[in-house]
Amino acid sequence: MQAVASGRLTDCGAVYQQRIISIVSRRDGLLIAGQRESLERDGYLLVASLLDEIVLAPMRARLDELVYQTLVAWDANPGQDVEESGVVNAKLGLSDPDFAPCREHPLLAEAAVGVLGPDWHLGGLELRAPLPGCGHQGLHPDYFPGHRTHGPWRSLSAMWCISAFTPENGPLRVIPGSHRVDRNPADALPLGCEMGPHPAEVKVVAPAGSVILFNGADLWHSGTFNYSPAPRLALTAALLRGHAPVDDVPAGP
Ligand SMILES: O=C(O)CCC(=O)C(=O)O
Repeated sequence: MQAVASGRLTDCGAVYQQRIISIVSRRDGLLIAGQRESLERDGYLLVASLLDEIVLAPMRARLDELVYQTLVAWDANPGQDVEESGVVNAKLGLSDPDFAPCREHPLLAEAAVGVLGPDWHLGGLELRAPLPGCGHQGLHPDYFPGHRTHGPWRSLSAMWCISAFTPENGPLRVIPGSHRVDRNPADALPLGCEMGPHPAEVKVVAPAGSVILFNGADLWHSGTFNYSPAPRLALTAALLRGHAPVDDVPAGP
């Protein structure tokens, strides 16, 4: 187990604030049985307000800067290939200490063991920031074709809301239980409606600092349109079944 502490100690000694911001490894009992069941049944689970502002603010500042630098680079070179138009996607280092709270929260390890079994590893940490007026996607499982409808499941995504997710700013949408159905939920819609809203969709609205655990490989889900005036910031940790390839393991300190 490893812990990183950040603190503020005033001279007068009257105020002492210290927070443990990141504790690696497993600590059982953070998810109650009902939450584990709903993750299994619905394919997703929202755990609200796990990180508070003192932890979020420095991560948000780094990500705001990353979004800004990306926009400057796009502006300087408008012809460059972009993964998704109007969306800043970026892979973050697996040993970057600034994002440790999102990689190392013990709830992730507990959820990963529950969904993937005891052998799992962190496969990546990515920013996705739809800009105002952008971000809508069609429903999809991340592994397509080849998504599964039963375990053993291959991955668990832990999407951290660095911005609050509101109905307006492009929250994640999911079709609950769709990881267990061998059919594209959009097939039930009239022709031409595949990219539109789905009657069974849930837009996951959450305060900043919440985490959405979901079976991204197999659950039908997508990004939605950002109608707000600011980029929506989310960091997603990919937790994958099995051991990390040797050259995937983060370098030691
Ligand atoms: O950012 C989101 O809300 C979801 C993104 C997503 O589903 C994807 O990029 O595959």
